[in-house]
Amino acid sequence: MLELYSAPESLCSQKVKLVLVEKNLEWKSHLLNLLTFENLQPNYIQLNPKGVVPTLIHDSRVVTDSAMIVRYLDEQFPNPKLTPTESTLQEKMKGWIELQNQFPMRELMYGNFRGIEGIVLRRSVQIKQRLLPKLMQSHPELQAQYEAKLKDVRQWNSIIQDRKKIDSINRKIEPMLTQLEAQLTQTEWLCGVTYSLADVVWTAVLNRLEKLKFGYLWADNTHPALSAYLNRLKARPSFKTAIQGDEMPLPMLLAGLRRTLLGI
Ligand SMILES: N[C@@H](CCC(=O)N[C@@H](CS)C(=O)NCC(=O)O)C(=O)O
Repeated sequence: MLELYSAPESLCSQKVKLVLVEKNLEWKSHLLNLLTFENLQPNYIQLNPKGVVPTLIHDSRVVTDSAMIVRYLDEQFPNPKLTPTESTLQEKMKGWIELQNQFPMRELMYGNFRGIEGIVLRRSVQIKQRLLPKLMQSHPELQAQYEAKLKDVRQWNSIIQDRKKIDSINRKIEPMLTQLEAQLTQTEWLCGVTYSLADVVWTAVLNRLEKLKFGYLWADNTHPALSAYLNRLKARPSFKTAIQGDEMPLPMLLAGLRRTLLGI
């Protein structure tokens, strides 16, 4: 009934998986390897014209974009409901999700990962830039989609190669955390007394920021409410299933390394 196209360790996929687990739903998983560019293959572009994960299929309805998917799941499967009933809180939830969506997480991740992981990720974007014109040529019926993707990838590539731009993105993290801290000194969850989709989204993001070594921004009691909140998020069973268990399977990783580092 539910099928999810996702990628291991993908932030946007993790948001959707968190919701599926919170709601105790089962789904059929289709794992795509972003490092071998399975997301750019014609059959996937036909499903998701932007060539990104995640994509949800529910009874032959295709839903794309993680923010749309989590909302869709909450409407279709309201038990437990992850949207507050009060309209002011619903607006608040929207605001927290938008704040996160407007933040360039993709550039932040690809620009900040260090070591081999960073090299592989940044190379993968360069390879995409070379691959897309070829795909466009061999699949003229998907020209518009590939052209839009190429434009996006060029911009993405130019940002992650530019240290000044990445530093400027990095400086925007702290003010965002300060907003969260102000809220979390007042309420247990971002929208009051119950866990909501806003908390889902920020679970994935805060965890990723920590992985990128930005955890120092809330360590040492600098943002104590936020730090305690992250511990509460991590204590939920959904965190363990959707995020901790989300490592890239070894054969996929090896295929990705071969493709990005050796070009085969
Ligand atoms: N706004 C989209 C963004 C999706 C997105 O950027 N997904 C990333 C993984 S987290 C992806 O597929 N990247 C591969 C690519 O863009 O080629 C969403 O929230 O679903």
